[in-house]
Amino acid sequence: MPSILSVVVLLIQCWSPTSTFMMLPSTVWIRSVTALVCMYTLIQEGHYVKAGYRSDTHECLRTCEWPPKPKICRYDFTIELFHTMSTDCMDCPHNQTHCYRPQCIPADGVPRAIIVINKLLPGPSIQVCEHDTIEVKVQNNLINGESVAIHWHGIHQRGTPHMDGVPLVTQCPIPYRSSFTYKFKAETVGTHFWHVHGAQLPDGAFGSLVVRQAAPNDVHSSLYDHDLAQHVIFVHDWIHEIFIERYIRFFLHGFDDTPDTLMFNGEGRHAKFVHEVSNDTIYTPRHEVHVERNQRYRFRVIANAGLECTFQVSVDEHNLTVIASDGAPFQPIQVAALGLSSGERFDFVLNTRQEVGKYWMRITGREFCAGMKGLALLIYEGADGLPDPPEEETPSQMGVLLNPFNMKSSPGVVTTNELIAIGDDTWTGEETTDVVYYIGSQLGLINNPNYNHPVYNPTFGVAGDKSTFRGPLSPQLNHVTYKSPTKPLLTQSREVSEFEFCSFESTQAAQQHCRIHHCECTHVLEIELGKVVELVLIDNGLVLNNSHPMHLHGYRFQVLAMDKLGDMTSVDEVKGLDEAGNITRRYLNAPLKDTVPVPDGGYVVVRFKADNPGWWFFHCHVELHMLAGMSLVIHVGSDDDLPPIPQDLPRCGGDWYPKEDPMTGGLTPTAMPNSAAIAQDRTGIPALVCVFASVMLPLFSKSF
Ligand SMILES: *[C@@H]1O[C@H](CO)[C@@H](O)[C@H](O)[C@H]1NC(C)=O
Ligand SMILES: *[C@@H]1O[C@H](CO)[C@@H](O)[C@H](O)[C@H]1NC(C)=O
Ligand SMILES: *[C@@H]1O[C@H](CO)[C@@H](O)[C@H](O)[C@H]1NC(C)=O
Ligand SMILES: *[C@@H]1O[C@H](CO)[C@@H](O)[C@H](O)[C@H]1NC(C)=O
Ligand SMILES: *[C@@H]1O[C@H](CO)[C@@H](O)[C@H](O)[C@H]1NC(C)=O
Ligand SMILES: [Cu+2]
Repeated sequence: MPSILSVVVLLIQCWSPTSTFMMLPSTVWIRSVTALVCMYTLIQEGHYVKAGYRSDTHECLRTCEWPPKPKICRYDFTIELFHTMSTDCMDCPHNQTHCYRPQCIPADGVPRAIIVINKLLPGPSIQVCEHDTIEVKVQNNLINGESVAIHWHGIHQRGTPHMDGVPLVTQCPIPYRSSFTYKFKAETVGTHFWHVHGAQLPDGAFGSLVVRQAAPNDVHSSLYDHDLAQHVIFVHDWIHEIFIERYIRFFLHGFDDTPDTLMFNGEGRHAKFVHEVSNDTIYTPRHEVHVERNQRYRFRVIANAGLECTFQVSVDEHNLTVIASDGAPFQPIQVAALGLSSGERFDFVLNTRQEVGKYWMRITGREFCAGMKGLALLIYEGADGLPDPPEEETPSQMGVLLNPFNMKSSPGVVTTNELIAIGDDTWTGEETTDVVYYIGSQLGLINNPNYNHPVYNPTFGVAGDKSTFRGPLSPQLNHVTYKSPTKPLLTQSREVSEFEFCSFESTQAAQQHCRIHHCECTHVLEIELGKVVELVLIDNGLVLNNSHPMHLHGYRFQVLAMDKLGDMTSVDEVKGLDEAGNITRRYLNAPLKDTVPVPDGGYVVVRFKADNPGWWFFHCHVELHMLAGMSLVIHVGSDDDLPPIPQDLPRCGGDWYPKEDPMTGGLTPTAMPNSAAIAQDRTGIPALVCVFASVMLPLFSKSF
């Protein structure tokens, strides 16, 4: 709702002679009425100044009670183009207070265009209690005309699969100047986040989403004294250009995959400024975290990466007691450092029992970010005046590392499958698995014709001579590039040509072909409602040392087994191991996750009960890989199994073709462009189409 201040601002705006409403009328009473109409219109469109830029003041951020007193929590999100170090920043960083001015986003000090929500980086934080209803009106004001959809990462959307926010899977993306209001129950407890599902995510269109529980329901409530809004922390990578520019350059102008800065909650240091008086080098502000001595704080850390970056988080001279991941609690484990891949969340308790002082919170870059670091300051109350500690890491920081990057488990290294789940959602291990699928992820040495023309720009040399490799790879699942359908699957799947789809079975059959030729289709894995499904995820690690954090929408899965086998492996090798009984699954109290990094040259076995009907995206959470096609859709149940979906959801897409010639009034030739032929030609996989047809057509003939 608009505040009094914003009403005044609107009044001034609407009364002003420059307002389009004021161009015509002249008498005072007409002007008054027009001003009211103008204000009403602007309020309806969400143009008012939002009350409280930081969401820490939202009425839904409260101590959660038992029995619950659910609220409807409303948020207005406006997505738009903006800029770091804009004129709003005035004299930042020379006058540090200016860096905190409203709408000033210093980021790492380097000016760049960004795409943000409500002119905040990260965007507004949604922090609610279990059983609340979240209602977010998303207004798309992206002047460049891009469409968007927002995904609520970690929220299972049981009963509301149309609120999952995946463009052309669960909804039509929101066009420029339109809005879409997401509304769903906050039933998935824990640390989550929201983000645009698409290329605008790494440009700043993300924020945290925390669903807290009443203390009696939280198995870990006795372990901490505080669970504060300001201790929800994003760790993320940052580049100095709009992400899509880097993306397309990656494919067409060589391999440029290192971010510029690692940041805590949108704050980092990169650009150097010289102080006019002291001549010192100065920077934009670091992220600061305030605590009191001898208290136990629950921190909630969320990781996101646009590029192939993994993070290790630690706090100097403090151990972390890690208690939950992706919203699911496990037996507390004390560690010195914690690994996070894009899309993963971990909660830990920090016991502030050191001397009053300042300590570094560190992000240590791994994988393609090796050698990079990001720092935030942990400041004990009473330490404000103290100098910053030296930035070099003290060698004493030894201890356990949880969730390592591409490593086997060992005495100092605990992999996530070794965690012991506790809490209500923990499986007792009694249910048997109904079906197992092997899914290999690879950065295939395959020329993607969408970017590199096979003749004009044969990235891999003519005649497939891989030795001339000089460019990018094709991120794929089971040798197939995911291609977005033309219409959203959840609501309009019957209108999508069957030639666009390929089934999991057909891609298996076409594997030999697809290892050599680029295969691309809307890859759908069909699963019957209620089946217990195991996915054996393999990262063959053929080319680069690059783990893939695989994220499943709509579910949390058990992590049953995980190992790194070597520098590389293959689906066949892992299948062989499995058939020989050499993959040991731990079913009892297996940890629950919704995002898991698959070690490079290794595997992860996950399991879930397919009891949430819908079309659920399953993909690598490295933005670069997802956009390029390292994804598929897991379709659970049939249309009949779906919960009621509003009939008036926006419809979109397809290939429109004029049936009548407006010039002559006559009919144009009846033959439409043969989309099947095009699909076949583009993908170059007749085999795939044929196999697919035999598998999928019977299925579709039922529905047509
Ligand atoms: C910084 O800006 C604030 C607000 O504009 C002003 O009050 C203050 O004097 C400035 N500080 C310096 C050192 O210029
Ligand atoms: C500041 O640094 C510049 C270049 O390093 C030097 O020329 C100048 O004299 C310095 N000014 C002061 C006040 O130290
Ligand atoms: C952290 O834990 C390790 C091993 O459990 C222990 O040796 C170390 O002293 C602890 N460090 C702190 C600062 O508590
Ligand atoms: C991958 O890591 C292994 C060590 O685990 C190393 O020997 C190999 O050179 C690395 N490969 C690449 C492409 O970086
Ligand atoms: C499975 O493990 C056994 C015992 O360690 C070993 O002899 C066998 O070669 C393994 N099989 C495969 C396929 O790796
Ligand atoms: Cu990936």
